[in-house]
Amino acid sequence: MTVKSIPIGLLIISFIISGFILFSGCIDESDTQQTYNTSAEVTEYEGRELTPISEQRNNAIRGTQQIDPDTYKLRVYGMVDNPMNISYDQLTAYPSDTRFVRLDCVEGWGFDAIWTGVTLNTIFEEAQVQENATNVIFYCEDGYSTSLELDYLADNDIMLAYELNNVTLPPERGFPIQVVAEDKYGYKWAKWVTGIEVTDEPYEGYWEKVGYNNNADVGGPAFG
Ligand SMILES: Nc1nc2c(c(=O)[nH]1)N[C@H]1C(S)=C(S)[C@@H](COP(=O)(O)O)O[C@H]1N2
Ligand SMILES: [Mo]
Repeated sequence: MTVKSIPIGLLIISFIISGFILFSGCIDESDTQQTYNTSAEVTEYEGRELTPISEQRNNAIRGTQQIDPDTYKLRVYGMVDNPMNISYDQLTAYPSDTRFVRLDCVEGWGFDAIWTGVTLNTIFEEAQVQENATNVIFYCEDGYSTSLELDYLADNDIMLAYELNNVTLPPERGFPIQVVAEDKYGYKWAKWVTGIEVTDEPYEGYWEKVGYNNNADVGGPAFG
């Protein structure tokens, strides 16, 4: 190796390593186990075809998290006047909404599904979000985190889903809840959410910290 070729070699190696780091957690880990009631699954909604759960991809930084609904608590805290600890039964007792929403992973794959859950507006009304709050951070059982702007969540009436294609969210898909971040790349769709922090500062989550775009608008830039 000549002296001149060393920096080029290092550059190539660092590109390969950074590419590996950036994409490793977004790689498909197909899951063939059946952990949901397939007979209850719907395949069509308001004339639109849905992707069967068995054909939807599933990926996560640390694999499936097992959460017990009997002991589960969703903690809502930070810039709220009324911090909450919501049980699974309480979550599913709120007025529910069902919507057709497509998930697009930044890698290029996606799927169409219907999602049923409670809107964050419903929860934030009860938690009494403070006026100067701007951002919301979602913390997950597997150590994953991501954030979304409060205006985006409020204006789009974004929901926390506990059902997918009419079946209870399977464990590998985020039971008990997944954020249905409409028009945002998949890395904003936090699964196994245990904590919701309301803040007045932007926050970079697991993938955002390594370079993924913090707006994550579908069709917009993936990085930077
Ligand atoms: N807790 C947690 N949530 C997560 C992830 C993760 O690794 N951990 N991966 C994200 C990414 S990159 C994508 S594309 C979607 C995939 O969601 P799905 O299982 O509904 O397909 O989950 C997102 N939410
Ligand atoms: Mo993703």
